[in-house]
Amino acid sequence: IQEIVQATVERTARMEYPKIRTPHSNSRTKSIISDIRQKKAQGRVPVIAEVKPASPGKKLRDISPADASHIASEMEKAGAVAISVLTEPEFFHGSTGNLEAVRKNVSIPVLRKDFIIDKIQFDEVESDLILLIAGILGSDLDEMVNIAISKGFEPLVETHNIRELEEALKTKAQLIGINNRDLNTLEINLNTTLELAPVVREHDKNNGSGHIIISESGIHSTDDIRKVIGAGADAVLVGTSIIKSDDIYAKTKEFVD
Ligand code: IGP
Repeated sequence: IQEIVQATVERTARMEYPKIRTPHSNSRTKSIISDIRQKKAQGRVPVIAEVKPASPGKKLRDISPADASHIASEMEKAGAVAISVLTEPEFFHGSTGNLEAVRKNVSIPVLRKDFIIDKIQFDEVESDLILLIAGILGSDLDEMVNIAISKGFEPLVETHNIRELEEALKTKAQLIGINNRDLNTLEINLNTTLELAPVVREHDKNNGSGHIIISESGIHSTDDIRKVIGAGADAVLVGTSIIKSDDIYAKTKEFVD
């Protein structure tokens, strides 16, 4: 993770202002929360399907912008509630071009998956949602959430332990990600969601708030989905198992239905 953050520091240092106008026009952002609630009410699983070319040290599939938009429309047809697109170029082989192509081609919300450490990155490319990783941002988290909101993004704050979760709950973010993968060791443990989701529910009960919990990473079967939803997650974020499948549509649909 240190290596990825360092590469991102170097890349953002080379960026120049201004790239796009802000705040950006964004009519779809606000619907993700109601979309998730609606899917749940239908007895279906809100799945955020991820366009993911690689994870560090492991190539999954080559994805050009044309491939990305094709893959994303299969995911949308299968009932995905949103599409996540990796834009980190060096370790995940993502691109902002993939994100632009996907966003043009689907009508569901699109999440930008990257390592956002500098506010200049908000102006690189438009998206409906944007990932902010609590473990990377530390004491900058609250400010970055506020900037994201002011620029028209719906922030998804990713957490992996109780300390990060407590920081996330202090911000204005309504979407809380629980990453089952430890970004330092890359180890997966679905029990992360089982431990942390009840903490969010308890917080909401005491504060009259209503966060949306998204269980991220390491989900490979409907059993896995049952496990994290049973623990209190509202939605799941799935990359690898969908991307590696020969039939993106069928695999996404299997998880949604
Ligand atoms: C997807 P998986 O195990 O289904 O491929 O995981 C997603 O959760 C993962 O790509 C991810 C990620 C991240 C990637 C979670 N948090 C932060 C980059 C940056």
